[in-house]
Amino acid sequence: MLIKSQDKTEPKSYEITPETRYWSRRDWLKSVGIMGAGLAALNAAPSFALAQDPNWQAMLLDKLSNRSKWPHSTKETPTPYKDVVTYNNFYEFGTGKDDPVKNSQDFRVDPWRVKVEGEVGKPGNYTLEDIFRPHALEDRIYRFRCVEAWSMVVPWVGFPLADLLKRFEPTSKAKYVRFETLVDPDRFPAQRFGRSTIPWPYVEGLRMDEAMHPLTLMVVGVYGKALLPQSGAPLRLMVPWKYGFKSIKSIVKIQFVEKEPKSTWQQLASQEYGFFANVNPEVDHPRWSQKRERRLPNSIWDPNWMPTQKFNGYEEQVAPLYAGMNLRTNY
Ligand SMILES: Nc1nc2c(c(=O)[nH]1)N[C@H]1C(S)=C(S)[C@@H](COP(=O)(O)O)O[C@H]1N2
Ligand SMILES: [Mo]
Repeated sequence: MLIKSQDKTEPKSYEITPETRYWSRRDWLKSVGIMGAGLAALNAAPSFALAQDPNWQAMLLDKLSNRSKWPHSTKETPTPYKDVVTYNNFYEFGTGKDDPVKNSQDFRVDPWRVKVEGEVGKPGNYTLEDIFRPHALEDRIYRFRCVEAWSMVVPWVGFPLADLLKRFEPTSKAKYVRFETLVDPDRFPAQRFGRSTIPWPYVEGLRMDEAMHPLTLMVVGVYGKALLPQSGAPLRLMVPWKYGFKSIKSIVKIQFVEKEPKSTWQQLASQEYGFFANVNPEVDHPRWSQKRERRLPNSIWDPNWMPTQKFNGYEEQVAPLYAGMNLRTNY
């Protein structure tokens, strides 16, 4: 599901600026598939400092060009790329839907490490090359439902989280996996002193069987391209049967723990946001109904409301994880 750049003239600014800061220009152009097009506009751009881990971009590009199609993608029409990368929730860049695209223009991925710790045989401070190396990438088109009642259909690129977690050899005490987003006020403007809105780092967690479920995806791209910063570069989670806030972005820590971790939104408002956060039209949010969703793109004239599906349409695959559980109290 590659989309071509709209025309042969110039890529849109939201497509260019962020990645040109942390990819070599040539690699980035290849990654977005516009080699040879719009080059005149880019020639004026400055050259880039050498990345600290120069090989991860090349490795990711290679994997992106060799990705395969997952056979179970939804047949629903994908939300256009433009909407996927301009309508975002990413509080580290601000609370508005257009803050992430506006405020992520200077975001740099390098340096990036993923710290793995806790109940695990192979803890460490891994580079992106370490993380990516053995994994083949798949295009997976998932429905994506935010707790705020908007939704999209997104062609993510990634690999099963289970395949990554197994490499770290979790011990028998590892009952949950806890994730953290980067804290760096130089890179995330909303983390700067006086501008904070929520506590940092952003934290999320999954029960081990949820983390190991074959639908749970470690995402490195969207629409065949590497993730842009506003989408959670360089790697973010996608748990398609849960509300969007579970799908934590820009991950720097993976912790294997015995006890259920407290997620950011639970810390802020545990009566409204629970640990499980499974999409469920039968359990309303205290302040609004979850029975339906606005499928993007939409407008005030055409809000494009549609019914919300239990487990976001993935009931058959994931309902066994919650057999016997009261989904009303375990929201
Ligand atoms: N670190 C971090 N991860 C985050 C968020 C955030 O604010 N910070 N927002 C969450 C919410 S509420 C949603 S709906 C999705 C949005 O992902 P998208 O912008 O790629 O659509 O990211 C989730 N992951
Ligand atoms: Mo969300």
